[in-house]
Parts: sequence; structure tokens; C-alpha cells
Amino acid sequence: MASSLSVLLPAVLRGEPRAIARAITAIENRNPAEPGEADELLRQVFPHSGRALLAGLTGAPGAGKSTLADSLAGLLRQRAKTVGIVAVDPSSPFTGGAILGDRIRMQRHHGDSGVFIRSMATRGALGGLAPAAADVATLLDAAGKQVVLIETVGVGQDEVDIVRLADVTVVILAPGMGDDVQTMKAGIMEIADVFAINKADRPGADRVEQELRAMLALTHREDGWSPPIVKTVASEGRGVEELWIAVEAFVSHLRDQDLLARKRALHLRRRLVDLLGERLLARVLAGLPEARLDEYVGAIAARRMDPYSAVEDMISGWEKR
Ligand SMILES: Nc1nc2c(ncn2[C@@H]2O[C@H](COP(=O)(O)OP(=O)(O)O)[C@@H](O)[C@H]2O)c(=O)[nH]1
Ligand SMILES: [Mg+2]
Repeated sequence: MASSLSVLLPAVLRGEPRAIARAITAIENRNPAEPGEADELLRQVFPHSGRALLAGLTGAPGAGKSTLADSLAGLLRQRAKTVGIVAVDPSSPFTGGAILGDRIRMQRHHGDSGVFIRSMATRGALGGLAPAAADVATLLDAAGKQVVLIETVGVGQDEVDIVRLADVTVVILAPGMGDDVQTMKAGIMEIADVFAINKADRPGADRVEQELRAMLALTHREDGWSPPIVKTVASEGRGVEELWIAVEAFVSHLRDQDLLARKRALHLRRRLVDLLGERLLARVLAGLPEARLDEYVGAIAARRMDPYSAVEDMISGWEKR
């Protein structure tokens, strides 16, 4: 392990695509109960991270997130910026859409080691997708990607958590998708620093914009920022430059107000607490045989025990080990 890591780490830091891909696979397969190679790797890459701009792209399935991420990558490459894309897509099975989509998208940037694209699907019971996505973003950052785009379906809490690790969040809407502004999740609306109304080539884009403006007029943000609305046609690259200008304007706003460092510290704090929770849970569960867990469940179901006492029991059992 140590020797393979000593080869892998410098290759990751040099931004070699195959090394990055291998490292991500190790992150995806890591077991929180048994810290191993991936954890050692993450420990060693971490000091090299913190330089990239992390931008979240979220919105309903089919809104055009992947297409937009692709167009943005193209624009950024023209400006000689290196780009990483992490697409978190719990809606597509791991062997299905996400991976196939990656292959198609990678072809466009084929032979350009300045772009790295990777999809992740839902992970198993332990760990969760948000921490894994955060680790992958850190890895791409350390691998020298100047901009890391994190694409995620804006539906559940897990997805909101993922976007919460970004410096700037773009919420993507599109006309005629049943994702009317009124029905958008409040949580998603709150995290939008910039709105993209994609598929502006389709009828209804103006109506979406009007609804959005009406809603934004009622909201107030503590950081004094008014989220701009940019219309895009991602499939043709239209509006993509304007979108990036809006993203950069928000980041400048954060910098000017001394808010960027504070926002990042807040994100690190959340990751730290999440990691603590993940590791503690893994350890407590590792010392608890399935049969013992079943006994608790049986006792609770029969109302001989309550879940609160059971948890206290499990924790004190672990502490005594
Ligand atoms: N008409 C039109 N179609 C688009 C536009 N952007 C993306 N699409 C198409 O919408 C579909 C879904 O796009 P995709 O990027 O996969 O959406 P995602 O699920 O949000 O990642 C694809 O067939 C795209 O080609 C656009 O601006 N206009
Ligand atoms: Mg997508």
C-alpha cells in the first residue's frame, strides 16, 4: 500500500488523469470503519487543496446541468483554466446513464488533460454521497484543477448538502419541465447565488424569468447579494459566458466583503463534524454484531426497551471497549 501510494500521490498532484481516476475509485470504495489507502491519500492531498474555485450546479433532472457544465468547461479551457467536473447523479444507476454520459462527454474533451470529468452515484449505507463528493472535489483541487464544477440533482437533502460545499451555487431552471418556480424546493432557492434559465430557446423561458423575479423581489439575503438571472442555451453555448461573468461577480463580492474565507471555514467545519459523525458511527456499529442489533430491535418492538435507552446503551458499550 505504502509503495503504491508513493507512486499514486505524486501522479495525482501532477494532475495525471489515470492516477486521479484510480484515486477516486479508492475514495468511492473506502470503508469508514477501516481507514485505509484512500484515507492516507486524502490526508496527503489535503495540504495541496484550497486553491480551486468550487462551483455547484444544481437543478431538476434534464434541466441541462451536464450540458452547461460541459459548455462552461469549454469556455474555461479557452481561457487556459483547468477544470474538474464531479457529477453526482443518484437518479442513474452506477452502470447506467451517468457513466455512459461521462464517456460521451469525455470524448469532447478527449486528449485534453486539463479537463477531468467523473460521475458518482449513490453509495451504500455508510458514508453517504455528500462526504465522498467533497473528498473528490478536494482531490481535483489538489490535482491542480483551477475550477471544480460540482453537478448535482437538486432534489433531496443529500444534494443540497453537496452543493453546500461550493463557493458559489448556480441553480438551473428550464421552461416546461414542471419545475415551476413556485414548486421549486425552498431549500434550493435559498442556496442560489446565480440563476440560470436554461433552454431559453424554448417557449416559456420569459415566464420562468418573470416568476423568478417576482419571487426574488420578496427575498432578502444577509450577504447583501441579489442573485442575477442569466438565460442560457447550453446546447449551443449561448449565454454561457454571461453565466460565468455572474459567477465571478459573486465570488468577487464574497472576496470584497471578506466573506469567502468565512464561507470556506463554515464548510470545513461542517465537513469536520460530518466526518466525526461518520467515523464514530462506523466504530460503534463495527463493535455491534448484527445479532446484538437484532436483540435491541426486538426489545424495542416489544416495548421492553425504548430507542433512546438503546442508543445510550450502545454508546456506553462502545466507550467501555
Ligand atoms: N433545447 C435545448 N435543449 C437543451 C439545452 N441544454 C440541454 N439540452 C438538452 O436537454 C437534455 C438534458 O440535458 P442534460 O445536460 O443531460 O441535463 P441534466 O440532467 O440537468 O444534466 C439533453 O438532451 C440536452 O441536449 C438547451 O439550452 N436547449
Ligand atoms: Mg446530468
